[in-house]
Amino acid sequence: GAAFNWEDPFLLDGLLTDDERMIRDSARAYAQEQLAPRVIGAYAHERTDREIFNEMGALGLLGVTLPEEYGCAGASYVAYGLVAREVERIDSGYRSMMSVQSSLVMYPIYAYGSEEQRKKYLPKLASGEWVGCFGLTEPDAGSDPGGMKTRAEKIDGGYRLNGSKMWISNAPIADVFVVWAKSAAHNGEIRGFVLEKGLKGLSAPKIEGKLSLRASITGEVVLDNVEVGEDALLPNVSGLKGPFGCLNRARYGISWGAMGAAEDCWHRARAYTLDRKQFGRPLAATQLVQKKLADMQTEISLGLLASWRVGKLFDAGEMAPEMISIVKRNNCGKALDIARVARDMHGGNGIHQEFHVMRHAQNLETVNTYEGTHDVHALILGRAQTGLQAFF
Ligand code: TGC
Ligand code: FAD
Repeated sequence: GAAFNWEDPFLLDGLLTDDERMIRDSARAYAQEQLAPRVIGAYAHERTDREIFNEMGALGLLGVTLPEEYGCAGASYVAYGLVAREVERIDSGYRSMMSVQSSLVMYPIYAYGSEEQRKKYLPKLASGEWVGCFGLTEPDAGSDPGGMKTRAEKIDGGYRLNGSKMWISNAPIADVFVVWAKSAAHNGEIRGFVLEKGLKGLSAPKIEGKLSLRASITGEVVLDNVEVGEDALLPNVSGLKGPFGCLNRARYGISWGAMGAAEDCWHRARAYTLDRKQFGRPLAATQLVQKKLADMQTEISLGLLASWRVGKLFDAGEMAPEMISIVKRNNCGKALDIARVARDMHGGNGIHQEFHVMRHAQNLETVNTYEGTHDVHALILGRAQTGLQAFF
């Protein structure tokens, strides 16, 4: 038999292709060398380092699954998940910056955009020269995005948009805004629009006072009679399946990312309890601590394998959105539990920034909520197995 590898119990590493390992290693080196040293300060001072987009772009980590002709890496969905895991090992906010750009901005322009829109936006988003944001949620429409109030009306040569979006990652520093609105000219259907910074009536004030995800800037998006040309419309999708097609990809990436944050908490809890002595022996020599470490190892290794499997099905074109609800919901919920337990295992030190676990726990509160809350994914899965709608 083979030797047991406590860090990789089911030998996930052996399931990856050479390309996937290479991308994973380059994301890991970047995250450990460039992101880890600045995360404590960024979080404490609620500072979003704009140049992170350029750095990730230079390494090919933005829009990693999209084709090379648009300046992207043309890599697999497994590779995308591995990048999310390495970046979120440092901080969920950094992964958020990456996943919004990749899955929520670049993907819809690629999948629903015209060739002109692809050529205009994708290379600059891939390099990090431009930052993008995705506006679906509104003050009165979160879990129920179909209840949005934002409207597009037809004007000569284009559209006029009115409404407001809430909780939009990257918005205050965004150059490109993918915004979803109900369009009167399309029977009131939800349509996507690509807006650019500087348009008259478009503003993106920062949301102050977040106690979670502080290294990633969040804003509102206010649309006050914003007029755009016909070329701002994403021509190739209509209805909620437009934004959901993007969310499928982001949620899948988050399922890997949350496991990265959980692994960091697990490894830190293990190292800390091996080192810390009370009652004359290491805390790791106690049964209660070993049980907690075994639970962390089990949930993380199962969660990663499930995400890997969904990634393979994604790559094969056989993904069903309910699969993503299972891994998004379970991995985020489990990661949050693990971070809270790791915080506890660090005792008083656990509340200090130098030990990182409390920051992960605070971040994972957001990760468990955005992209479909833990309970909303339960309702999606309940509906899929009973045929009964329980949202209302
Ligand atoms: P429902 O009737 O279920 O569906 C309406 C239409 O959409 C289609 N559809 C999907 N298509 C592709 N993929 C999916 N996952 C899809 N889910 C639904 C569906 O087939 C239907 O199409 P059609 O052609 O028949 O019209 O819609 P509903 O209104 O009942 O939806 C309910 C619910 C709860 C499933 C849904 O609204 C939901 O998932 N709510 C959660 C909202 C959410 O996730 N918001 C995320 C905002 S973005 C964000 O948080 C970014 S944070 C990122 C970061 O910083 O990292
Ligand atoms: P609500 O929908 O009001 O939910 C409140 C509670 O009610 C939750 O516990 C929920 O599970 C529960 N609930 C809701 N409906 C039901 C039901 N039918 N049955 C039982 N329980 C229910 N959005 C974007 O569009 N773009 C972004 O870039 C983005 N970034 C974000 C960044 C951050 C930091 C945060 C916090 C949020 C972000 N969001 C973004 C918004 C996010 O997707 C929403 O917060 C999320 O979808 C939940 O919506 P809500 O906050 O309106 O909560």
